This record gives sequence, C-alpha cells and structure tokens, in this order.
Amino acid sequence: MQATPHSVEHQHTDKGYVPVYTTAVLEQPWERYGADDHATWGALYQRQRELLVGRACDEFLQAQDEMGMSPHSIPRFDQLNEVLGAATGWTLIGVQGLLPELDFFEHLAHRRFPVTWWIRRPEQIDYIAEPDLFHDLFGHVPLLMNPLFADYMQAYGRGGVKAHGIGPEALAHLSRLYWYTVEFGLVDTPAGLRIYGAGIVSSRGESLHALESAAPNRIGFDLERIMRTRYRIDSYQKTYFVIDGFEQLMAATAPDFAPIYAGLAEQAHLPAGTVLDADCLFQRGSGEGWSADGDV
Ligand code: HBI
Ligand code: FE
Repeated sequence: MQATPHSVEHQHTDKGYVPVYTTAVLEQPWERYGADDHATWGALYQRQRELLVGRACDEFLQAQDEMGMSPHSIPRFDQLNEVLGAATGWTLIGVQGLLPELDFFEHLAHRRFPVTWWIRRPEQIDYIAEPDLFHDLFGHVPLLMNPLFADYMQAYGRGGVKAHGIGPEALAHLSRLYWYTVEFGLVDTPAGLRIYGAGIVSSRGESLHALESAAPNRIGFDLERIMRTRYRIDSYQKTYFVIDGFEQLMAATAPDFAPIYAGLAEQAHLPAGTVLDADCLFQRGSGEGWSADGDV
C-alpha cells in the first residue's frame, strides 16, 4: 500500500510548475506508510549516507545521528521534535507540499519547519520535481539542530515576511539567498569544501557534481552577488556559493535588507553561470574529477 498525496491545481513558482497544496498543518500519518514507503526511505538514506561521508559537513552528519535517524524506517516527527525542541526550539510540522511563500516564511519565523508528509514512489527514487519527505526530512531537518543555522533559518523567515511586504522584486532577491545557501550551499573547511545545502545532500548526482565536477563555478559567499544571480530549478547548479562557516550566514542576515533591495533594483540580474572579476573562486574538491556525463 502506498500513502500518496492528492494534489490540487498547479502554479508557476520559483521552483517550477508545481502543484499548489493546502496550507493546512497535518499530523504525520505514520501508521499509513506502507512497506514501499519505508523501503524507499531506507534505500535513499543508505545510499546518501555512504556518499556523504567526506562530502557533507560534519555538523550535518553528526546532527542526523544525534536525531536518531536511520535507514530502518521513516522517522516519526513527534520523536524528532523532542530532540529538536530541546536542541534549538524548532518543531517539525506536517504539510501536503510546497506552501505559498508567506505561509512558509511565517512558519520559519516561528521556528516551525514544514515537512512534506509523503515520500516519493519507488520509480521516482532518483528524481522528483518537488520536495517530498526525503528531501525535507533527510536534507533540511538535521542542520536545524545546529544553533547558528537554526538562528539563521528563523532570521531568514522573518526577512521573508518583511520582503513579502515590500514586493515581488524583494522576494525574488531573497529567494535566491535561500536557494544558494539553504538549498545549494557549500562550506569551506580545513579538510576542503563540504556540502550543507539540502538540495545537494538529498540528491546523489548533485552530491558528486557540486564538489567534484569541473563544470560549475564555486564562488565565495557575497550577499548582493547571490541576490543578483538567477538559478536553475531543473538541472545541476551552474554556480555554488561557499561560506566560511554558519557564523557568516548569521552575520549576513543581521542588517535590514530594504536598502540592499533598493540598491539591487538598479543592477542587472546575472545569469546563473556568470563569473565576475571580483568573484573569489574556489577549486573543485579533490575527488576523481567526476563530470556530469560520467554519471556514476
Ligand atoms: N514550501 N513546504 C515548503 N517547503 C519549501 O522549501 C518552500 C515552500 N514554499 C516556498 C519555498 N520553499 C521557496 O520559494 C523559498 O525560496 C521560500
Ligand atoms: Fe528544500
């Protein structure tokens, strides 16, 4: 038996043409998950963990273990909430899927992280166009255990509520910050570049591409540079931005963004693959130079 969602009409969003779901907060129907669902979770969990040792940042791997996540079965939100609440005051809430931006920002601003309650079907194991339980729970949730990252996510939500009040341009600029940090961020460590973005850690191909392919740019974090840079939703990223630590994310969200949005309004948006002279470029990881066509 497969627990599947019932989507409603579709909408063009910054994550593509996706179903628009109810914004209701739902209980995780843990008893309704079938053997297929648990098997999909286990297969994805096992594969990604093997891949991510040496590729994901230590904070991510340690937090996932601290939360008691394992390949044996889909974790229960209420059990995770005990650990997460004690660590940083965050709570997971069940949702049907992507939320309108203001709803999403309001939740983050109150330390509530929306997690899609259903998991992809077995035939979608390698790719699904919209965030499912594996992307949210495996990818986004562990770093909410990290106090600095947890603070950043709440600050981001508060900024999102403000940006929504300013207008669509401000929202587009802020969404790029989420995309190039929370979803596709890299961090520089003494051991080399490591992954912290949820969109990367929940994707096998992108976990390799982001660190080892010669194709993408890897540019040092620069808030306004990120806010000017378009992104791709349907392929591996052409550019990754590299922070030197989560402190940098917190520092970046300290100022009021309104004057930054005003300054950006006069500047051209940059295509995703742009490299500027002022960019601080990082070399790819020490892997065997994996490239997209040589998919492993
Ligand atoms: N809704 N449930 C959910 N999860 C997301 O990650 C999400 C969302 N709505 C909007 C959104 N992300 C992006 O537009 C962010 O840039 C805000
Ligand atoms: Fe996501």
